[in-house]
Formats: sequence, structure tokens, C-alpha cells
Amino acid sequence: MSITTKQFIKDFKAQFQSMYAYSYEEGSTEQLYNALGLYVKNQLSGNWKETREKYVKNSVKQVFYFSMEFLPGRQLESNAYNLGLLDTIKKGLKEMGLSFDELEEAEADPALGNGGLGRLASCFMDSLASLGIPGNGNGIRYQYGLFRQKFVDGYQVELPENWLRHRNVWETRNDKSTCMVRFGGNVWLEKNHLGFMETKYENTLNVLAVPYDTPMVGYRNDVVNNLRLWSAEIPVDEEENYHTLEATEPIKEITQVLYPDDSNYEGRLLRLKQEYFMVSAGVQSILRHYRKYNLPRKNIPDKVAIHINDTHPALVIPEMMRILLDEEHLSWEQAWEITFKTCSYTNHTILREALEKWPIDMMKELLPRIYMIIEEINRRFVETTLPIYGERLTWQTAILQNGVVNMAHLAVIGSHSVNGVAKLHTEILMNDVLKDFFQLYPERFNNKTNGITQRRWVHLSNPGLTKLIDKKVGEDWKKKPSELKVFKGFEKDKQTLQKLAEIKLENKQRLADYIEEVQGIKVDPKAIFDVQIKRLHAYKRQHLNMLHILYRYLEIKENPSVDFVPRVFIFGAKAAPSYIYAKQIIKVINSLARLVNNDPDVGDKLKVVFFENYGVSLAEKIIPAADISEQISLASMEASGTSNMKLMANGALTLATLDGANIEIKDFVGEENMFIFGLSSKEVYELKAAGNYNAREIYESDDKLRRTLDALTNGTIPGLQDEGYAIFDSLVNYNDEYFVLKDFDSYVKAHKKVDELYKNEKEWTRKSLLNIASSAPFSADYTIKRYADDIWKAKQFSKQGRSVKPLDE
Ligand code: GLS
Repeated sequence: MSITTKQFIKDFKAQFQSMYAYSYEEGSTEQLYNALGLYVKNQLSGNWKETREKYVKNSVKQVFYFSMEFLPGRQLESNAYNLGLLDTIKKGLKEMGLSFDELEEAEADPALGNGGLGRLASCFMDSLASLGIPGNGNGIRYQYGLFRQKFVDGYQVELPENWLRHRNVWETRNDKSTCMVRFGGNVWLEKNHLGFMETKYENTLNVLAVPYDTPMVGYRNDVVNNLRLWSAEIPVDEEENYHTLEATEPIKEITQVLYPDDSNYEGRLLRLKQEYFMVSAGVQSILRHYRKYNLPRKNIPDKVAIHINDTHPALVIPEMMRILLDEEHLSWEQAWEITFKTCSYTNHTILREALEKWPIDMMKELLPRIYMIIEEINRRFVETTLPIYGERLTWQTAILQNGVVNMAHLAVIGSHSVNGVAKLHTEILMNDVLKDFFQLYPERFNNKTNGITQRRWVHLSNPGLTKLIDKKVGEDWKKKPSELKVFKGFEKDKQTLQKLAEIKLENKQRLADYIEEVQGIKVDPKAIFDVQIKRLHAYKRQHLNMLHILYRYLEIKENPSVDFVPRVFIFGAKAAPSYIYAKQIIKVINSLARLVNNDPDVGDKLKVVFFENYGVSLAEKIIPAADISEQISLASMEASGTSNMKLMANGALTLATLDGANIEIKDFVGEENMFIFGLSSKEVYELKAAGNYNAREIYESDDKLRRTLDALTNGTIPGLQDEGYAIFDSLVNYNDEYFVLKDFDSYVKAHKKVDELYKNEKEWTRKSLLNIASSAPFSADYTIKRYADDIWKAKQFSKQGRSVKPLDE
């Protein structure tokens, strides 16, 4: 899209005036941001409309990505960039005496997800549009996003995240496409006068699902896909039944808050309500849309692919069956074939507590018709499986077990494809978590390693690096990430290495300024910036990182005159509000930070920064400045990770266990260009099977470790209540579920290697360059292309007169 600066200034002024009826010079930052956002939205609305119309006109197959979470991040810059307008806008604003960066900060960052799973969904949206694949998101418009985290005296405090306070310029309320979702009541089947079985309902709670559509803008290709988020409202013709505010609660609460659990099973009834609400509205609107294609229903799988992002939307399966059976009057067999061919499922975790199971009684009461259908799916599954595979396998894979509905089983049974999100994770699904299903349906299982969009995570968040790559390898890598490998050719080029080191230092200086501004901590940009940013969870082992910092602190105290390579440890992490242990780890890290940062013996040798309220926007600031990427989960526990990919693409060296996608990082960049430590997943399995792990023995036999652990409880860290004891106890007295003590020694050694290498700036920067140049395979564009080819059978759609080039592999 090309527009002159002059034209932009004229249109922007007019936009502002039409919204606020005074001149832009008098506008507040929020108002100016709103006007700019709407200006950009106006620029893309033509393509948005045309994309939608062309999909229908050409009867193309469309993908619907169902996810309870999306974490899009701020959209102004990314949309303007993908449209090709960013430079003009920045220039125009400057001429008007305004700063783009300042206006951008006024945009709320929609925290409609917990972490990696939601951010992955948003990277996928960006890639679908950029590849020109007809793909839509389907989720919930939570009124309050994930809580805003504050630290009070080092403790996490949760505040409501009212992201919609100042309006959301990107969304369009679409009253034309509302749906009705029914809960509870009585349901029965009755023969009607034509002899058809009809489903009858009485006393249901009826909820109006109102869609809010958000444009998903492709990179310089005129494609604008749709993200549809549903909001719950009282049906207009039932308003008179709701006399008090209180009475409206059961409806309003459905889309009020995002459940702040990440891999922890929580939420119960309301969560189930949310899931069905999103699923039912989504499936209804897809089938309504399909009618526009004027094709027989048996062709649905040729035109529609529904993706189930983790088990949360697995009710898609019985909901689709319900509509095809009850409203379209298909036979069970016809309906099942369509549903099964349409649906596919991704598993994102092996944590058993996160594999959803709903009490049968709850499901029956809240969703009586859906439960009837699940019962029938289960009955038929058992009927066919039992005679072939016998009792053990059948009962272990059944959907209904011990009074619960097993959602992962429902998802696998009702989907034609089941995938994990990194090679190791898929292997673990096949050999452990879903091994019985792998025996039943080996052909359904496949791997799709996660990816990230370089557009947001490199082009926009690291403009210095982007410019350097452009200069060295040309701009093709932006459309064809594999071109990045050409950058490897510069690993020995002194000038490139020097420039790369300068860019990193500038990014670090910027982050250091920000740290001083928001945390009041002065850090040396020349120190190693060592970053661990992810949800707080015991398996991710932020406490291993903490123990190493404590160990380092004690070493410095013992020998203050020894020459330590200065290090800044940077954390960003939220803990689920009910996850006490995770909150205790936060408190200990914060107290340790206060001790370390204020100890004159330590000075610049060691600093600890724990950012409040970690999210997408903060990640964009931290990642370009990172030297070390901490990926230290216990091997086998982290399905994939995606911050590992973002950090690598920005030149951080990975310090990691061989877990999740770290293994693929190693495959691409080579073991010698990262720091690997700890048990392998095979060793973890063996150690667990042997059942003879003895954490106390390690504690007692390793002097340095003992001294470090004792410092948790002997008053070394001021300000702790019982948090130090809690962590000590879990590690020493309760036998250390995640083998922190077992991996400690090799972790410390890996850190020593980091220090050594950092002393050789040229060698460090060379490895950093190789990481950047090897990161292309993690482009979400490739990941999405593989989903589209192997699972969804969805084609890149070429617009008339303009072809969207398929990306290379
Ligand atoms: C997660 C996994 O924990 C991550 O390893 C993974 O990268 C992400 C996306 O696949 O999904 N599963 C989950 O429940 N939350 C996640 O972030």
C-alpha cells in the first residue's frame, strides 16, 4: 500500500477531527492513538471486505482455529508494518510534532491468554494471513484479560486487567452474526408429525453470543483474515425477564474473565460454560457461513477445517454432531464422518493435571444434550474397540471413565489428526501420554514443531538487527526466512561482527534505561543479560535459576576481590493466583534481588531484575537485549517453548536442557553454539522408573549446594517469611519432584562456560550470529504451511492478478 506523507497528514487530521471535533494539537495521547488506529483500520477495511468476499466467491477451504486464548500484543505497529504504511506514518507524525512510539504506548496489550499457547495462536494468525491461507481465529472476548501483576513487598498481587477501558479500535461488533447458545434445562427427543426425531428443550438458560471481529493483516499481500471473539449478552427478547443486575450475572460472567491457570487444572463450572459458549457460537456461525457455499453437507470437510487448540475447545466435536443431527437431520454415521474429517487436535502439554476432565454430573446438568451425544460417541467407540483390542486398551481410552469426561480422549477419538508441538513432545505423546491411542490410531499422529512470526519478534522489535541483515543478505529473508542462512557467510567478517555487537549493546542500553526507569535499578549494559521469561511453574524451574544466583552471591561474598564476569539476571513471570509454590518462588527471587542489588560488595558483578506484569509488550523490549536464553525445564516436561525461538532469532545463546524445541535448536545451530546441561529426557524417565532418587543425599554430599540451600532458611535473605523453608522443604525433604538438585551441578558448570566465552567478544558474537542465521526454520510461516498441507489441506489462495508466492521449505 503506498501513500504519501502529505496525504497521510491530511487524512489523519481529518480522522481526528471527525472523532473528537477539535484539532489534533489539543488531543490527548489516547485520543491521538485512537485516531491513528482507526486511520489504519480504514486503510485495511477494503482488503478485509474483499478477502472475505473472495473466499466465498471462490468457495475456498477455510481454516477455523478454535482457541480459548489469543495473545495478539499491540496491533498498531504490526498492522501498519504489514500494510507497508509504517514508515510513512512515522514520518508524517514526526512532521506534525508527534511521536509514533509515544502513541503506540497508549494501546492496551490484550492479555487474552496465559502464555505460550495463546501467543502461538496469535503468531499463527499472522502467518495464516501472510501466507494468504484462508484462516480464521475463534475465541472469547474476555472483558478482563489475565490479571495485572504487581509486586508488593516482593509478593505477587493480582489486579484486574481492564483492557477495554479506552475502547478497542481494532474490533468491529457484528450484530448481524449473533448466535444463541443454550445451557441447562431439560432435553428430550420426540417424534414430530413428519416422523423425524426432534430435540425438545425447556427451561434453558439462553445466552446471546455477539461476535467482535478483528482484522488479521497479511504481510504486504492485501490479505486480511478474521479473528472472531465472542461476547455473552442477554437475548434482546428476554431482557424483560432480567429485573435486577444480579440476575444478569450468570450471563455476563461467561465472558468476564480469562482463567488465569496455565497448565493447572482449575476453573470448574464457569470454565466449562466458557468453553461450550465459544465452541457452540463458533460452530453455529461456521455452518451458517457454509450454507453460502450452496454445497451438500457431506462436502463440509472439503471446505472447512476446524482446529482444536488444546482440549479446551474439544466440545466442538459433540456440538458439531448436535447441529448435524438435530438441526440438519443427518444420520449418526453421516454426521460422524463429517465431524471427524473436519476436526483436528493439537496437544500442548503432558502435565497430567492439565489434561481436562469434567465430572459427568456437571456436564450432564450444564449441557444435557451434549452429554447425551458424548455418551453415544463413547458407546460406539467401546463397541468397535472392545472386540478388536480387548478390555484394557478399551477402558483406558474410553471418553467416560470413573465419573468424568476425559476431554483429551474425546479430542483424539473425534479428530482425524493429533499433533504435538515439538519432536520430543510428539514422541512422548506416542510413547507415554497417549500411547494407547497411538496403538489404536497410529496414522493420526504427527508432529508440528511450533514457530514464531519474525515480523513481530525480529523486524519490529529489533530494527537494528533487521537493518543489518537487510544490508548483508538483502530483503528476501522477510518473505522467505530460509534466506537468513546466507547470514552465516558473515561469521568471520570482522565488520559484521562488530556491527552486530554494537546493535546488541544499543538494545541492552535501551533495556538498561528502561530498567532504571521502571525498577530504579542501575545495570551495566556491558554485563551479560541473562533472561528467563515465561509463566512461573515448578517444572520450568525458575528456582534452579534462583539457586544459582544465590550460589553466585555467596561466592562473591566469600571472595569479593575475585574477577567475576558481570551478570544481570532478568525474570518475567506470572504465577497462577492459586499456585502457592510458584508465588513463593517469586517472593524468594524478589527478596534475593533486593539483597543482591543493594550489597556494596557485589556492585555490578551481579544484579537481579524481576519485571512486573510480564506480557507481549514487555517481551518485545527484553528479547532483543538478551545475551543468554534460559530454557531450563526438566527434560521431557516443556512441550516446546517459544521464547526459546524468539530469543535465538535475536542472537541470544541458549542455555538449556534437552527439552521441547531446545532439541531442534541444537539440531539447527549445533551443540557448540549453545550451552547444554542436565539430564536428558531418557535419563529422567529412567530415574523416575528406578524410583531411587534421593535428593537429601545430594544435599548432604555437595558442600556448595548445601551451603546454597541452607541460605534459604538461615536468615541470609532478609524479608522472607516461610517461603525459603517451603522451597527448601520441597527440594530436600519432599524429594525434589523436578530434579533441581540433580541438575544443579551441571547447571553451575554451564554458567561457568558462559562466563568464559563472554570474555571473548568476537567468538561470542560469532556464535550469536550463527544463532540468528539458524533460526529461520522456526518461522511460524513454515509451521503453518505444514499444518495447512498435512492436516487442514488448505491452500494458499492467490488473489486475482496477484499471486502469493508459496514459501520455501
Ligand atoms: C504450552 C506449553 O507449555 C509450551 O511448551 C508450548 O510452547 C505452548 C505452545 O505449544 O503450549 N502448553 C500450555 O498449556 N501452555 C503453554 O504455553
